[in-house]
Amino acid sequence: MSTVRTSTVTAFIGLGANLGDPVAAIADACTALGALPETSFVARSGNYRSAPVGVSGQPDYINAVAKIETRLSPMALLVALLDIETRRGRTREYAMAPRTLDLDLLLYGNQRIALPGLQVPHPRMHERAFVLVPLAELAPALEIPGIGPAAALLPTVAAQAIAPLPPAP
Ligand code: PH2
Ligand code: MG
Ligand code: MG
Repeated sequence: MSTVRTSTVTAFIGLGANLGDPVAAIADACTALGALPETSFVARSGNYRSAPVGVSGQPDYINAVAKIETRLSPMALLVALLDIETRRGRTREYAMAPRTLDLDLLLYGNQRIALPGLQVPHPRMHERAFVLVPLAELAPALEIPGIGPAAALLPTVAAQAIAPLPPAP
């Protein structure tokens, strides 16, 4: 499989952490995204504090979404994301374990992708306030392929606790 495409694709990455220094991990991850080959960093949302979804008894998460432009293939981008996580000390004790850094490939252009280990759009993104709220901040008119406009989904996740973190001084 070729890892580099001839045309540039806009991709959105979900960032999250609830161990260590999540704000620093997310900031450093954005720097690392911009340093990837064939990739430029475009913008990021602010940071949001969110209650853990799908799991309890964990610290709150800090979440954000980043927008990049890349010529990496979806699989090459996924491998690069996993490498950035590992460099931040990410371990995988069990599914949904607390983590120092989680980078999820949410959207890759308007493509729908089903490969072993990679489903795009991310299969649960449309149910998660910690993805939809920062995504709608960054790209309010964005359409999630096969689902609909991100902003239109916000009322459906209104019961999930999430709040913007004040910007660092
Ligand atoms: N990630 C999960 C499970 N639950 N909850 C919040 N608030 N934020 C996350 O990033 C998150 C989660 C699995 O990746
Ligand atoms: Mg995740
Ligand atoms: Mg992940």
